[in-house]
Amino acid sequence: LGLNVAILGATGAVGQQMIATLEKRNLPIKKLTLLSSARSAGTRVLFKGEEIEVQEAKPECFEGIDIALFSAGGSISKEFAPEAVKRGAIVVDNTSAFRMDENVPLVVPEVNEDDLKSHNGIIANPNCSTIQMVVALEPIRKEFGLGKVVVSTYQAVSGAGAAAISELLDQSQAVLNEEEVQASVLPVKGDNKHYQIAFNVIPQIDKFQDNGFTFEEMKMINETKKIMHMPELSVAATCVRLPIVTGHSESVYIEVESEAVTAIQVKELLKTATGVVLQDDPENQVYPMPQAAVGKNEVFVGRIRKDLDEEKGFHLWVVSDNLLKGAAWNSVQIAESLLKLGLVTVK
Ligand code: 11C
Repeated sequence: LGLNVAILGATGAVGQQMIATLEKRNLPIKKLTLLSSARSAGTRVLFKGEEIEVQEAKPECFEGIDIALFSAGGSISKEFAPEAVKRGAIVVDNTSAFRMDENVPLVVPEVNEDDLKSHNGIIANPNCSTIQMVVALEPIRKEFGLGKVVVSTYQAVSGAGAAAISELLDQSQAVLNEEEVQASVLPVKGDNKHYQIAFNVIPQIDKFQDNGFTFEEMKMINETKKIMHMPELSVAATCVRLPIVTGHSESVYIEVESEAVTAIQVKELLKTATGVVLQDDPENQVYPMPQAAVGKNEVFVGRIRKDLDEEKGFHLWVVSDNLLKGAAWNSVQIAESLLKLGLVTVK
């Protein structure tokens, strides 16, 4: 008895974390099917003591699959998601392909789990930097309302995939060896120019849009409004890449709607919020850092302060493992929610 689960993009940075997360959790799995491009097919992966060979993705591979976790890029999702749904699978898609489609729920279980009930076969997993922010903001929104969000991110290179991790490590070694530095991946593989990320900071994640914001910034803006069901919410984002491997950090400024809210009240709220760990003790220099968040499923929040000029303004520092809560864990969590809500049945 169990579910037939497939992972498309099984050999990628997120795919590997999906396998590791399924191994740790108790989702009842009858069979795990691992799929990839032809290039990575044939790789053997150990899952719960059993060796599984990664197969080249073909539409027929989704025959009999209950839940398919996709993380192989937007164009692959657009090609294979309809094929998987046609064959009865529910697709949890970790790309931007369907996120803003009004027939596709965009879900972070701590915030809008009930939106899963309206799915039509495809469920979108939000962008990593959006997920960790909304997990921290939802308890505040529920209690005190939310009128404005201004976020600046400090994002790890693993968000741009395995090639970006190699680029950071190779460049760091080259700098230390006083050799020439090569850049061909960051800030964006498909853009015209590439810059060194080692010992540097790049204020560009994904391509620039006509309005001057990057696509990553627009994802944070549009996805936050959709997940929180607040189309009128004022959101602005500046997304920046840092030379660290894993763990995104965010400086978030918010304005609440209620009067006379204190920082202590916000801290008390986040202390017991689902999926949040409060690390906020300035006297003892306790605050979240990406290095400590790696390998953890939670969103870590600290540095909570009331703004000195704006009565309803607060500042927060939000950190999470971008490959786990930002991607693999949120996708597996959606699968667990589908089971909990009776939207998928174990046969
Ligand atoms: C990054 N946030 O850190 C991106 C990666 O839309 O799922 C996630 C891209 C996405 O580069």
